[in-house]
Amino acid sequence: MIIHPSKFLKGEITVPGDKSISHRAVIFGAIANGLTEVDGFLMGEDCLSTIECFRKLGISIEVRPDNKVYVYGKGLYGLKAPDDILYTGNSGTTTRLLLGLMAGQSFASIIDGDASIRKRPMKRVITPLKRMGADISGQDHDNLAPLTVKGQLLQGINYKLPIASAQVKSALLLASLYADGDTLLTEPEKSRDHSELMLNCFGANIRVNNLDIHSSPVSELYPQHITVPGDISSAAYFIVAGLIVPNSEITIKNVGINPTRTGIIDVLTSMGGKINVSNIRVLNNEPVADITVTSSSLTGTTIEGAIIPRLIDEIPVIAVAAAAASGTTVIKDAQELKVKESNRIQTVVMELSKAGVDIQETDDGMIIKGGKPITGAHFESYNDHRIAMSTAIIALMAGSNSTINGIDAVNISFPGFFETLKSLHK
Ligand code: SPQ
Repeated sequence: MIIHPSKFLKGEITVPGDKSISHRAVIFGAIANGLTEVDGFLMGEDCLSTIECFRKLGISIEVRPDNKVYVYGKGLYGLKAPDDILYTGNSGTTTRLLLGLMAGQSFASIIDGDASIRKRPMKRVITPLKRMGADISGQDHDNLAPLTVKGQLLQGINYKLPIASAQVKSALLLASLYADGDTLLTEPEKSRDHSELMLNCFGANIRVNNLDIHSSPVSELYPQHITVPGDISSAAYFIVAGLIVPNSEITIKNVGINPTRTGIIDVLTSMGGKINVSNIRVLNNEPVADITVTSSSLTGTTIEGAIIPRLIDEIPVIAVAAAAASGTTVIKDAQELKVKESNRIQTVVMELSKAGVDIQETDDGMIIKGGKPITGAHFESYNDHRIAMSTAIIALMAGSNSTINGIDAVNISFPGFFETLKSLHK
């Protein structure tokens, strides 16, 4: 893929459905009693992996044109033993949430994914699940896929999560639906709360008090009509592009602005970005809005602490904004980036360095001295969708053309990314 530098970007776009919400709509729909209708589903490879896994668990799922999905849920106890491995592809969310759900079933299953999934740590989910009574075994002392889950009777737990992770929290909430007794989870910092919000729409009994999440088992979940908003993590590329490419104005319609996901808006606004959020409404407990960005002079900042889980997936493209800003940006407390689809501290530093950015890797993040001229380069995606899209955005600012190797990775979360970019590119 060749990316040409851009003189300005202008237009109105939408981005595909939220990945986290799309996964959850299928998973919760499968264990509700009856038909869950999902509009605006993300037809990205990760969410399609979730659909395939639930088909193997005996759930009939229709995928219709116009991003509509029908999930014929069979109730909390209606899943059937799969004849085949539950293959989760590149999706950490599918893998970890399935571990939680499979732990309390009356059958055994095997969960496996691609080469990247086989490297990602699962102990963070398996350790507390074992405390609930789960029987899970796998490579590297029960840490890595392929993993065998032998369904067991589970007990509720009180558990303080050592890291702020929505995937760990959601896996434990799924297990809590099958447990004898209540479960109390405490997060160190707030991570995305789509599971809590959506499970309550389905009739679960989850109460949230700051960092405490209390789940009491219920006898049944009820099917829902879920409308998935656009993914702010996908909008992020165009938010940054509209701010850093001169003379630009981009409106992204219908984007989810759940406060656990909007760290990128807070950080870029504090860097001087002109971002206008309008037309706010609520769909299935989730706030949604239109976002307009106009070219801005950005200044460097420090990003650390409680905001990190609110922008963790956006750090690669925030690093691009920092490269275009004047002054120094320091990103700390982001060691979780090392265990994503790639080691995103290393891959961001390697790729932005190729474009002439003054960027240095640290133990828990990176330091970027912005404002240096950006040069065209031959970028590599490392099969990581967020790295592929971040390099495409920095390439817009370069003095000459760039190439990106491994662009198919964008299909994990944003099919049509390059077409959307082209529609704005003048
Ligand atoms: O699903 P996967 O592969 O883990 O996807 C990523 C991403 O960049 O799209 C992370 F690599 O998003 C995670 C996110 O980082 C999706 C997610 C969720 O839907 O619950 C939660 C976050 O992960 P974690 O480890 O902090 O729980």
